[in-house]
Amino acid sequence: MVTQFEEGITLDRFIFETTRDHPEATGRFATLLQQIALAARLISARVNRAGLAGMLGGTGEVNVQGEFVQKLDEYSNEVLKRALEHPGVCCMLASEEDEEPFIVPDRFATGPYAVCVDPLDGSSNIDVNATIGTIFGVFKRKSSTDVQGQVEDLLQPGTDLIGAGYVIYGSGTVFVLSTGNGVHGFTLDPTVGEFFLSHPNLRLAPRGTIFSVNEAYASQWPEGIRDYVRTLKEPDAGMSARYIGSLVADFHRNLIKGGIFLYPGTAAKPKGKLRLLFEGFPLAFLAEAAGGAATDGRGRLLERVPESIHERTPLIIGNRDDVADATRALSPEYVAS
Ligand code: P6P
Repeated sequence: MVTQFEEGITLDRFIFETTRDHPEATGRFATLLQQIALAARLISARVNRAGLAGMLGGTGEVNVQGEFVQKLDEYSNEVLKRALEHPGVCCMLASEEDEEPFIVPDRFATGPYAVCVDPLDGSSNIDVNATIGTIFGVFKRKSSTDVQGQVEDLLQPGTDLIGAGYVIYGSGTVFVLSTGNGVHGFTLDPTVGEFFLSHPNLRLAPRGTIFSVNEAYASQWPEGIRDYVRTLKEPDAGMSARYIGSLVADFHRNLIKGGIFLYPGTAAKPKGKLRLLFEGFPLAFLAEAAGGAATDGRGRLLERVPESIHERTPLIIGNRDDVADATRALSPEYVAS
């Protein structure tokens, strides 16, 4: 009987084989991705036992976003810091959970990469057992490796990302990754603690048949978005509405099945709710690597340069032609890249 190892390509083997030919491959990018995968396995194990391990509910604290911190948020955040600070591959980690970036201590500060992360996106769904996930992006640092990481290492245009991905904790745990050459999914086999390639070369067709948006805010949307969503609900539009309320889960479904996700700004919150660095950039990198697109309602999201690490952004992301239609509803001059 052929073992799964012989049949399956492990995440470690995939990372090694796809990074070894990288021009400046030193193995450190591979190590960084493997450390994120280690953190993912630890978070997955804890998420799957949350109800039993007393890990449900909040810590009683409020984070920089003004959101109640869930125990699993705090755990996930700590696991990622510990996994990334030791191997000398990461100089700093900006987290949605922390006001200031975590600067790796001196002894490991030479790491050539800076990481932005939403440790546990959708955490408001934890107590109802809905799908949640970890979202991350990787930049090459701009500051000298002779000094500690600087915030400038993170305030880079999204087009400077060298890799991005997410880990979704649902009926299974799936690690979705792109280093710019396609998007690939790996499913965790918890019996051996290994991720195996399960979704090679995920692609987004020009158009999809699902739209994801919280219509409770429709009265606050710009007119253009209201008109656009109305067209999606016409009898001959052939669309279905799906909204989980966990970005990573809505994005993953749309990536697999085809679909567009919208979180527009409103008059009260023109920049919307989602974070540019921790959610928008990584998912936009993946969407484009799969043949899709992502905008902020005006232009290509990855061309934005964050002014602060907690900057928010409207988000329209998914199949390229659907994203173009939705964006032109707000900005008629938009041209898909
Ligand atoms: P709303 C979860 O809190 C989150 O940040 C995203 O994961 C999700 O897409 C969004 O907020 C849901 O926001 O306003 O629809 O509840």
